[in-house]
Order: sequence, then C-alpha cells, then structure tokens
Amino acid sequence: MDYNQSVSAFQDAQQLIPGGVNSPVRAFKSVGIPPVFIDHGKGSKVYDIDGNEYIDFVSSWGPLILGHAHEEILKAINETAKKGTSFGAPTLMETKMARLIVDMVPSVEKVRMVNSGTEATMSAIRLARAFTGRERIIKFEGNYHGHADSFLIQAGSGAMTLGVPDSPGVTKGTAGNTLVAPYNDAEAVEKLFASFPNQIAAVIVEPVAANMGLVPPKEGFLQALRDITKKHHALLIFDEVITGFRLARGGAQEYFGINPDLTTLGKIIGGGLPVGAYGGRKEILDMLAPNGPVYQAGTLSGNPLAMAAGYTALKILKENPGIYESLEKKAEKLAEGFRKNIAETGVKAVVNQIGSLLTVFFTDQPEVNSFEQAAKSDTGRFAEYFRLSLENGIYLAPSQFECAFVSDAHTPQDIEMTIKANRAALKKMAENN
Ligand code: HOZ
Repeated sequence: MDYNQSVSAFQDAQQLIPGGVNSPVRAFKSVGIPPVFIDHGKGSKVYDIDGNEYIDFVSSWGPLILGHAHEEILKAINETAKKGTSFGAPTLMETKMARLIVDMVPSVEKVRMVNSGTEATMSAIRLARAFTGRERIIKFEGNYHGHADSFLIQAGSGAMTLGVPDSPGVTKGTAGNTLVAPYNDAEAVEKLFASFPNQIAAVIVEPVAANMGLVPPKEGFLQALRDITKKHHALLIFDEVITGFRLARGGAQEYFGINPDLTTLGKIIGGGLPVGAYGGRKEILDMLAPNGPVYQAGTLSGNPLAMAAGYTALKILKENPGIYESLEKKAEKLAEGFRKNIAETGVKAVVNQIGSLLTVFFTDQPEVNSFEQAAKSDTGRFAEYFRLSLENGIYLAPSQFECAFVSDAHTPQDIEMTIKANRAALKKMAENN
C-alpha cells in the first residue's frame, strides 16, 4: 500500500495542531508509523486519502454501530439541518430523545444531554458529590472516563497507551479525592470504604472495561459493587459511554441485570455526532439546575443535528432487537477464528470478547482478567500486528489497550477476510520471531 498523501498530510498537520491530531490516540505513536488520514467511509469500510480501502473495526471508537454514512441517519441530519442547526432553546426532539433513552436504559428515569462522554462523567461526579455531601470517589485502574481532572489517575485508553496514566496538570487536591482500586477486585473496594468511612460519594466503573483492551467483569463483581455502595450509602455510577446501546439495547445494566444509580452515555447515543448524556434516579437528577443547586450547562447541549442523528440510531437499534444477537455472532466468529489462528501459528496471544467488542492481547499469560495482566501485554508485538493488519486492509485501533468494534454493517465476507488477514499477520509474526 502507498501512504504518501497521509505522510505529507501528517507533516503539515503537525505544524499547526499539537502532535498533528485532535485526540492523542489518533497519532499512531505507539505503533510506530504515521497515521492514515481518512477521506470517507461507507458501511463497514473506510478509505484513506491515498485511496486505500480498509475494513474498519475502529467504528469512530464505538459510535458507528450501524456503520459509516448510514442512509437513515444522513437523511435525518439533512432534514433537520434545513430547519437550522442550533437555537440554544428547547426543541421537541430533546424530549423525544429523553423519552427513548428512559425507555431503553433500565435505571434511567431522567436524563440530561451534554456534548461528550467526558462532560457526562465529570457532571455525574459533581452530582454524586452534591447528592451525598461527600467528596471522594473510587475509580478502577485502567478504566477511562474521559479527560476530566478527577479521572486522569491510573487512567486507561490513550493515557495508558502513551504512558501518562497520571497526567501532570491535575492538582494534588483533586488527585487525592480519587481513590483507585484494581478492576475485578470488589474486596479492595470494601477496604477503601472501611478506610474512608462516610467520605466516598460514588464508585464509577466501566461495567465492561474497554479502555485497557477488553476486560469483562468477573462473575459477581458488578453485583458486589451494587451491594457495597448500597451498604455505605454511596452511589454506583456505570460509565456506559462504550457499552451503552452496544452490549444490549439497555446497555451493560440490561445485559448483567444490575441497576446503577447514575449512568453516563456517549458514542452511539450521538449516531456519529458529538453527544453525551447522564441520567439516573429522578431524585438525584432533580438536584440539577434549574430545579436544584447543582450547576451544569451547555450552549450546544441537545443540539438539533446531534439529537436527530442519535434518535435515529437508537430507534433503529430499539426496533431491531435481533441486531444484538447478530453483532455478537459476528464477534464470536472473529474470536473463534483468531483463536484457531493463534493455536496454529504458535504466536502467544489471548482473545477477549463480549458482545460486539473484542481485543487480541499479545501476551504469554493464559488469560487477561485484570489491569495488571493487560498492562503486561507485549506492545511491540501488538505494533507489529497492527502494521501487518493495516497492510492487509484491516483498520484497527492503534493501541493494544483499546477494543475492536463490530458493526451491523460488517458482512460475512468482511468477517472471513478479517480472519484471513489475522492468519496472515500471525504467520508473518511467527516467521519474524
Ligand atoms: N474514547 C476512546 C477511548 N476508548 C478513544 C478516543 C480518543 O481518545 O480519541
């Protein structure tokens, strides 16, 4: 493949944009090559500015569960745009959207729209602190909740990929209020509650960890978090920015049958436009201004174009419940194919998969169930795998510590071709070793 146009576009961008990108993981830094610049996408495919075609498993980092440039979503955006793009005043679509979310997500009784997952999580924490009158929160190692100060402590995603899980610029005071526990370790959470009695406002968790690579919760872990938070009168916050509307129509809380007090949403909820939301029990949400004293606002919150795109996406998901079974089957097929290739080539790797999410960890450990195990992965081997996959027309997240996202647009042929490309990459890696 020829990447000349992308190489020169990246050089140009670096003169004007820090690192040449508007979000760090896009820079391909940990995989040792310049990023490809995307020209357009359609269905399961993206095309770069050199004209290369790829089967896309980034899916814009999760939102595009229906694939690129989905006709119905484009139509909704176009129709809405004709009436104006922003008013900073209430519109009917916001209530329609809220009704749909309340209907789909089991624990959500009221919901406030924002513009990103980061905004959703930072607002949810403020609300939890106000509701409980306590200041500390517990988060988990390798979980990523966006880039607000309170969460850049032992953070996953790009922070983990680039080796800055504790970002400079976060004050000691803020960092001190964030307590960290190992993911999948409920006992450690109980110990923190014992060490800081009546001080912990909330436990925030990715119900399925998807920012240290994919690490599903161990049996009983989420239920234990529910029980512990209840016992200590703290709130349980599910960060469903990734799992919301992806694991099931009602997200991870429906999939595992556990209701949190607050839920944060993003990605799919915007249908490919910038949207976030946080919702939960009425009595908590009613503490928000203008009903209550907790302030949170946004000029573009509930933006008509974003609402139109998100509403259309959610409605399609709601009206096609078979979609989740089909997504899971495709991801299972990929995982099975990859595992077979791993066994045949002898490359040391483990595949984690749940629903339409999966990660291949390059590791000689037999399983990856924790941050500690995920962090031991061989990132050099991953980089080699990434580059070979790209050459074979497969566009993956450029980091060992992210997931592949299967979409409704992936065809059986895409899945077969991806398994074939995986086999070719692993064979080459085995030869190079
Ligand atoms: N929110 C994504 C984490 N899995 C990464 C997207 C980004 O940081 O640009």
